[in-house]
Amino acid sequence: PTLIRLEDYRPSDHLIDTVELDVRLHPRETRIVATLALRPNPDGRSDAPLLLDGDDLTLTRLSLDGEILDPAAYSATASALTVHEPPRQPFTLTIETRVDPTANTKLMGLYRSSGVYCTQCEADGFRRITYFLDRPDVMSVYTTRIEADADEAPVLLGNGNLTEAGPAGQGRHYAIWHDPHPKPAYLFALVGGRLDRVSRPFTTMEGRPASLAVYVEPGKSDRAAYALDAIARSMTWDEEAFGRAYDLDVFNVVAVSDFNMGAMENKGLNIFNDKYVLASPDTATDADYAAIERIIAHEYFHNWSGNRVTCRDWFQLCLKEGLTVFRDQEFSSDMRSRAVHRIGEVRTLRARQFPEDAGPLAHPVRPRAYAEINNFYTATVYEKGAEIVRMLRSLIGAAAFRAGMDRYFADNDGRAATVEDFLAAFSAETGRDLSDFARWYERPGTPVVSVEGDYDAAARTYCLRFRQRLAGAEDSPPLVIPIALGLVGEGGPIAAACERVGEGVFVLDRACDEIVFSGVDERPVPSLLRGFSAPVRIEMASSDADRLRLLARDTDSFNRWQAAQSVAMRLIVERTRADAPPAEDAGPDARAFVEALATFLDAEALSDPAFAALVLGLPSEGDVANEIGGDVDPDAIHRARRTLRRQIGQGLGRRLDSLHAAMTDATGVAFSPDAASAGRRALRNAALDLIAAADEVRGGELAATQFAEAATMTDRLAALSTLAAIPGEAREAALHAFGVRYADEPLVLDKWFALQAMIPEDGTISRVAALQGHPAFAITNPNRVRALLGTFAMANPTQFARPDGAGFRLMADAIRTIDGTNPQLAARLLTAFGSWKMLESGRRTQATVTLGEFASAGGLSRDVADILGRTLE
Ligand code: B3K
Ligand code: ZN
Repeated sequence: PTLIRLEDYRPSDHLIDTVELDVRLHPRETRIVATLALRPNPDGRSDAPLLLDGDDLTLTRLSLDGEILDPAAYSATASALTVHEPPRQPFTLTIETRVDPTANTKLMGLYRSSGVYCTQCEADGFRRITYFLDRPDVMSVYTTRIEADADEAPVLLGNGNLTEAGPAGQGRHYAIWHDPHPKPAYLFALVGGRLDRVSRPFTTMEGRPASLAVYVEPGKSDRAAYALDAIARSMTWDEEAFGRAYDLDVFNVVAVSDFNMGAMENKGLNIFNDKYVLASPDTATDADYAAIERIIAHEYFHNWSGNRVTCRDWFQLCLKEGLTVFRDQEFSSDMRSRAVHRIGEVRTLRARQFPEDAGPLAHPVRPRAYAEINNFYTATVYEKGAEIVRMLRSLIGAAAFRAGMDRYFADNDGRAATVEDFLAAFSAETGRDLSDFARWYERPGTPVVSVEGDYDAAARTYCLRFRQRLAGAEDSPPLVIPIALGLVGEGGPIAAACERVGEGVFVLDRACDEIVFSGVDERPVPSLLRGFSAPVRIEMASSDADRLRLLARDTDSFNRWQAAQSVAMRLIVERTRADAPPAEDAGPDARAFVEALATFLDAEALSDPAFAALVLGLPSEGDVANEIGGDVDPDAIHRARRTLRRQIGQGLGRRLDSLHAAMTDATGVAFSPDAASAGRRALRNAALDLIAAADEVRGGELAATQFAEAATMTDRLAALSTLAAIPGEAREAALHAFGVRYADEPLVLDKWFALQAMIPEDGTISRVAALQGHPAFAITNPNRVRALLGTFAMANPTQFARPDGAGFRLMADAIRTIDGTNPQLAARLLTAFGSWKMLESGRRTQATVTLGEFASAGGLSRDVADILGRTLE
């Protein structure tokens, strides 16, 4: 494949100051006239031809400074337009193209989703609308005239502010939008369709009035209120936390049902997957509400981190994505419980980014080369990218961080920036050289920090020895790792002195180092990596008793949760390795663990239910596989984890029933999606799940009752999920009832598809195959595909990686079909094979055979070929 490399970056030879677009929307033949004000770039080559990008375009007319261009002066293909000898002074190029939005199944460029015209231009979709310098460092001021049939598309939206609108004759109408802020083409958007609108006013801290609006499919406006409210809260938060105010007269969000990802931050016109907009108590879970709030915030925050300051090239993607994820994480933490939210972030990071970093698709947060940029919107760029920003803040402190952010925005406003520009702002602010820290952007892989502790009772000192290592970087200089830590005694935290620890953080910036605490009167247990202060793995030999002391006594919530996870992980890994048949007696270790959980619940469950629910949650089967790291047998993991769940359920006994009852709202309590109410539901359902793990009959009955009486989607779905784990008539009846009740609610049916795809039983493969033929399933809709097939491949390890290879084959077949219509979606699904090298040899062979057949069939898109090639490397 042709690789694009960071080291080959050079500025564009031409710039485009203004873009005027005239778009006549038509389902099959949309005509676009683009008028580009071009000029040679003083930083580029002066004698260069003008080379514009295209993708699947038909050129119908081309003129330069108003004159039709001589065909000898240019050449045009579907993917490029070259003007051989462009003028050496500013000139105007007028390009007329035609596209077919209905035939656009890639969902990149201009397409139709349930009849609504919409666009997706990041990373390189604008070139599917007109020929252009489709690169983020070419920034222009856009004016867009949109014309459409007034009946088909009564709503016409563009970037920026509406300047004019009116009838255009023959039942058509038009609107003109002007965006005063120069932007790269990837932030362009337009929408045309029949949509309902909810709106509210907002006044920025600068006193600028802005109208906020959410557009949804007709009849669904009652489900848009939460998203609209989240926009206003995001705006206020960005003013308070980062001093960033909104900068246009309107901020529009449009929900569409066919979308390749979560949402898109187009300037003033965010386009959303409707899954992240629409919510009502009967159709959305607490997790859905939280995701809507987070993604609304994320896209809004891009208005500064991404739009006002954009990326010079796509290698700098983390500059906007990692930073914006960090910003949305901070927002959610402020809106909800910080400790609970942090645990959720780390769970995601470990579930998605750690395995990526450990497998064949590993890449640095700032990649150095790519074949297909759309394959680099990864957990590494987003989540690890956010962790780097978080580490930077703990290194320099919150005040210097905020000042550095202000400087970054001020220095780079209206520019296309780099990671170096970002770090330079903090260096300038603090006087610190951050070049060592910058290695985080360059090194793939998860670093391991191994730690040894030594207590000297006579000297009353406690010594901690650290050693960092990173596979593949053995000869390179070390990373700068902020390790938040403290010591915990029998009765709680110990105040001990150590000059190397400032503000509770020790910075490990050498390969090995040691620190000594003095005035330590008892043997302490170290609480390391508090709040998960760096994206590393900690290795330290410690006993369950020490870990359980942290659960009981530490002040850092993250490490309290981590302590319970570590004990559970050890128990599951040990049992997986032994693959022992489930013993009647849990054994002393598991009994001690259950006792610690019981003590914890008795003391704290009622005061912080959300946290208690997390403590009760065991590491997932995927987490255990990653921990084991090689020769993985998913069935053995499943058995070991199930056994431990049963023992915990049995050990906690009636306590769980009391919790389940205590967390049940009295009838008549109004639904609220806030964190406290969601926390009660989370604990209630964690209890239900353990009750069923201990006793299928009793748990099944309780779940059936909850399913029948549930007042919220959270409780109904949790009950159904508990039932789904228990084979039998009750399960099938409940699944059927749910399917009938929500037959007309595609987003709810997605939960139903996903739940069935996750059942860890042999029969699931035929269930999934059958559901592909369900009338509500559509292979062209990304949400349906991700719900059924994505869940099967990513969240059902025993069935996807079946020893007979049937799970792999089912996915390979589906991916080949999807690649024919939507390569980006197909490529994303294929990443499920990214952990195949970790499997035991029988399953590994099956994966090799399936992937080999897949490759030899040929005819693959660039997106899929890129993932496949790297997966097999
Ligand atoms: N910036 C978009 C993602 C675009 C993905 C292109 N394949 C959404 C976001 O991260 O905010
Ligand atoms: Zn983003």
